[in-house]
Amino acid sequence: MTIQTVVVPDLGGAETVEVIELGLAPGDNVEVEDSLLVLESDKATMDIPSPATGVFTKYLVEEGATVSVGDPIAEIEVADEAVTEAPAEEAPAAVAEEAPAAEQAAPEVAASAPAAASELMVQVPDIGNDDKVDVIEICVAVGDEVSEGDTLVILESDKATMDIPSTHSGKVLKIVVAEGDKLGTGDDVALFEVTSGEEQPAPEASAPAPESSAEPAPQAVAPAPAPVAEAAPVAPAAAEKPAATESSAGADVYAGPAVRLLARELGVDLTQVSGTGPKGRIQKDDVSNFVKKVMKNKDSAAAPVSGGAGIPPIPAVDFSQFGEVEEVKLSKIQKLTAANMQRNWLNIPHVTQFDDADITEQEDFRKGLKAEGEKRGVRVTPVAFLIKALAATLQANPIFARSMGADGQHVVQKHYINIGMAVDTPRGLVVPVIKDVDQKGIWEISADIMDLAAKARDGKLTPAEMSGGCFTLSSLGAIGGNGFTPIVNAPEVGILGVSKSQIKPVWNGSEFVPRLMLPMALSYDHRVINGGDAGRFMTHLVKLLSDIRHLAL
Ligand code: CAO
Repeated sequence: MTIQTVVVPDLGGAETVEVIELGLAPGDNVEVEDSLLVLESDKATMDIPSPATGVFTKYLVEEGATVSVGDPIAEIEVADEAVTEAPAEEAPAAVAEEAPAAEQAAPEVAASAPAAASELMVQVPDIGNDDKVDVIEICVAVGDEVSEGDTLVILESDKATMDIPSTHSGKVLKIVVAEGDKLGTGDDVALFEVTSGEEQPAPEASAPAPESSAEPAPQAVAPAPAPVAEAAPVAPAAAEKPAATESSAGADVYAGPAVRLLARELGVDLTQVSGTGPKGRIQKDDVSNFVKKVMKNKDSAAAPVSGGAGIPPIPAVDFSQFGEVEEVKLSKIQKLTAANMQRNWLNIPHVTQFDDADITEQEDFRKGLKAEGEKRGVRVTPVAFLIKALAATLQANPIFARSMGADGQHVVQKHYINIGMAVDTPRGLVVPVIKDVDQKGIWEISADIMDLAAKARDGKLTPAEMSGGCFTLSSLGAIGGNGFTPIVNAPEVGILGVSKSQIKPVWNGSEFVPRLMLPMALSYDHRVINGGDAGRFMTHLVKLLSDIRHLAL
């Protein structure tokens, strides 16, 4: 038998690559071309194939290591004739070397462990039941320097997961279990070269412990492990495994640089992607499949419907189990609205302030305009007065015509008064913008409302007609309701929600009188607007609407 050292092959231009996957355990049989490990450059991942059939002995690198062409990365034990059959020239991914005689004569552990007296086998401690449980994760690799207490492997029963800690500091010489194996109390886990003298076992018990040896290996029974995570009886195992993987990887996401690069290019949040690689590692295919799934679901924002930023996703429910259902496709506008609303809701700290305006006189005045409106072909509704009053209120409170700078270090003050108007259409919500409202009178504003609302309902608005707003009005007055809290239309910082006016009894100082009251709700971005600013804005607006003579001032 010969030990062959496998080295990093020609990398096709890359100077260094990262070791991203070590999938074999010592003792694993390998065929020619079986993948020994996976390397990854910033452009590609590459499996390093075995140059011959044999037994995998050990890795010479750790996951995460950076290697370059010619670096030794693994050893396999092969029959002498196999070496002859697979010369280095024909197998550029590996270089065959004759192992020193000592290595040929003895198992790898013995040959590489001159300090035989310091070796010991760590075994599974009493795990509290007689059943064998699954090894769900190997947390160390051959060659690792491990400190006492470090987790070697994680076991999982149907009730709990448990860490098996190392009882000694030292170097891992051999791991005798693999993921998926079943282990019980007293089973061997890993052979160690102990570095702390006082922990060394007696010399006669320290001989290497090849599996066939009749002589028992020294035992180092770890203290009883404490369950670290009670698994919910109904929780699927798949839901727990990524968590274990993340903790062992010490990172939020287990993915190599090429996968991260691809995700960045596609704008994919890797925390949303489930990895199908070993130990839940995210592979390029997982990213591609995630994008395909998002596209298939026609989620235009390429973001999940829920979840992200640590927010638990809303579970998918099969509603058909409760009764008849049908799937209704969302229009493009509805999908955009959904994405924008979620974005604005999550990004903006909202506060909503409420007040009522007495529009009794305003309504009398508006109704008096009806005849002339018919002559002009213009219908004047309360919305025109609201937009006019909002323009004057914005001029008096310009902080509401600001936007937060993208860097969070400045705000942008707009010196124009453009007001967006939410329009309810069969295809969804759209917001055309009435420009330069401060320079327009009620007739012109009313004509703009009619024109833009008609275009919105016919789907004929241009992008220019829907951009450039400083502030938005959302009027549900014609529909009904006492009040609602609108969502700020970012990057604007304020939005007024108006509900249905109603006659209410109002105390005038000596008696209750019937007045037409308009309920309003002002939502604002509390990063830019303070409560005092909002109070002044609302008070000003109420004053203008309650006595429209102020609009002429
Ligand atoms: N209280 C009571 N009645 C009101 C009112 C109010 N606050 N506002 C309007 N009205 C009445 C008007 O007086 C008019 O009735 P008359 O013809 O008898 O005078 C009628 O409602 C007009 O309704 P309208 O919808 O045709 O016109 P509008 O100018 O009031 O509104 C528009 C225009 C585009 C704002 C509106 O049609 C619309 O689409 N609103 C929905 C906005 C929306 O969906 N917001 C929610 C966004 S977040 O999901």
